Amino acid sequence: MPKRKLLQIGDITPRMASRLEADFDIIEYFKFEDKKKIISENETEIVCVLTDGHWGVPDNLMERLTKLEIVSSYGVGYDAIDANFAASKNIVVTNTPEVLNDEVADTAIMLWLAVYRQLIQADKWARLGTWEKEGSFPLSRSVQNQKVGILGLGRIGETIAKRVKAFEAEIHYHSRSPKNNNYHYHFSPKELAKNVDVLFVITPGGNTTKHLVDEGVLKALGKSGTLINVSRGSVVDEKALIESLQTGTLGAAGLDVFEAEPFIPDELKNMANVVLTPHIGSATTQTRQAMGDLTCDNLLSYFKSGKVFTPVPECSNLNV
Ligand code: NAP
Ligand code: 8YV
Repeated sequence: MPKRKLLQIGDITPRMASRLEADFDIIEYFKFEDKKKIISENETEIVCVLTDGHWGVPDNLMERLTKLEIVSSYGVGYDAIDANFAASKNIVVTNTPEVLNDEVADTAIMLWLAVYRQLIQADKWARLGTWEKEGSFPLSRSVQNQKVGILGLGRIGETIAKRVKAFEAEIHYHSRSPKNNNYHYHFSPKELAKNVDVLFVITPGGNTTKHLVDEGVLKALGKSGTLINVSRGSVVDEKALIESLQTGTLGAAGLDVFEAEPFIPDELKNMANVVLTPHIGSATTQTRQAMGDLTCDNLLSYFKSGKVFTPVPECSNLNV
């Protein structure tokens, strides 16, 4: 029996490739100059798509692939895939929840500590010999006993909360629905921001959360407030963020995600009160391996047993 055709939208790890090669005829979409040609040659034979949270898969491509049954995405956020559209075509979308919770939470905490304790400035002070010339580095701010806000208390948000407890934090949050726990619930992002020293943003991206953190929220967080964003760039109004940081309406920020990745505005790059990382929330060898394994497991299981491990909620009624 010929191998099933898999459309691979972007690059994958060698481990993922070696797990899939035996079962699938892999079409490396990103390597073809003439993408229209490769699709028209294979559109009636491609049964699965492998993608990630950045590349996604456009609706018109799902529409053209008339035999498409499953889209397996490497990452938990799937805002670049219209999962309702996929479900309406009986195409199941899978993602990689849970296996990256710890890593992304660690990245959020790393950014918080780096901002408060001025890690980047202190490193420069040590490295450039300023310590020898000018003496001790100025005192920074303690992360102990802070009021911590979490916008989006889901899997990763809860994992961040567990970590911040170790810093004797008072934990506040906002999600669309209150969760059953001992943290303080606020009915809006603005109310949450008003009541905390540092705000961790960890909702999904997409239209429903676009600019959820706007000028008003940043103002409420205030001049001694810190914003940590590890969700999606689209969740924070980047223009308003830059203005707030420039005018001192907001104190500081730690950012792993941006509105037009991989582009980062120069204004952010030039601010000493901002720590930047290039979307590395889950980017360790161990966690990416776990994500890659789950991405492959979903595909392999689907064609072996008709079942997947982690369908996105929009596709949970498809009986897979
Ligand atoms: P999750 O378990 O689905 O949690 C999302 C949380 O956001 C839920 O508590 C949800 O609660 C809340 N939420 C959703 N829409 C909201 C809205 N409009 N207003 C307020 N709260 C809202 O997802 P997760 O696994 O924790 O992942 C969260 C996101 O992190 C991903 O979707 C992805 O975008 C991002 N992420 C980033 C990286 C990185 O590398 N930086 C890595 C992994 C994930 P309610 O439904 O009650 O509102
Ligand atoms: C990855 C992420 O950057 O899981 C997500 O939603 O943003 C990250 O883990 C990405 O999806 C893998 O390329």
